[in-house]
Amino acid sequence: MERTFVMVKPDGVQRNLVGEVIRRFESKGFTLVGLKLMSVSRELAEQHYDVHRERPFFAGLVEFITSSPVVATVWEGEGVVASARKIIGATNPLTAELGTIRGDYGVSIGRNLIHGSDAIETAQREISLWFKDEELVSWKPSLTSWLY
Ligand code: 3AN
Repeated sequence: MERTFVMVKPDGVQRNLVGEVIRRFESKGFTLVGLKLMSVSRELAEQHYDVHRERPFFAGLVEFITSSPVVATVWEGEGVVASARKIIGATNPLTAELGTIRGDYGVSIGRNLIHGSDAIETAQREISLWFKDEELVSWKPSLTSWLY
């Protein structure tokens, strides 16, 4: 079954949106298989945002993500990678559709509340970067037969 990595960034945690984020993914029908509140090391932040290393906002992004705790999660379900991106909304919260997390709660591209993997391969890379195998729990919620 497909999995994706979703992180509530420092601004989302500080604004008490952790429950709202988890609620939206649970309500959609995805299964939570990994969850932890953590401080992010500079090394992990730089690895996570490695593709943006040459971008002008890279240093500020690493500074931001290491400044305060984040909530790292892994979600499982059919098509979860693409669906999570829809639930999260466009990168810039001002242009993100209402009804998405960023569209409903954000006003700034540098404070866009949440991260979600952008492709299946990226999700695999990010999940193994943020979680040890033993931190992920495979389980079948009993409502699965009502979803699929
Ligand atoms: P997304 O998170 O929607 O996949 P990316 O991968 O283009 O967006 O950018 C990664 C992160 O970099 C964004 N979530 C945002 O926090 C930050 N970012 C992107 N563009 C900018 C920008 N122009 N100024 C500040 N931060 C940015």
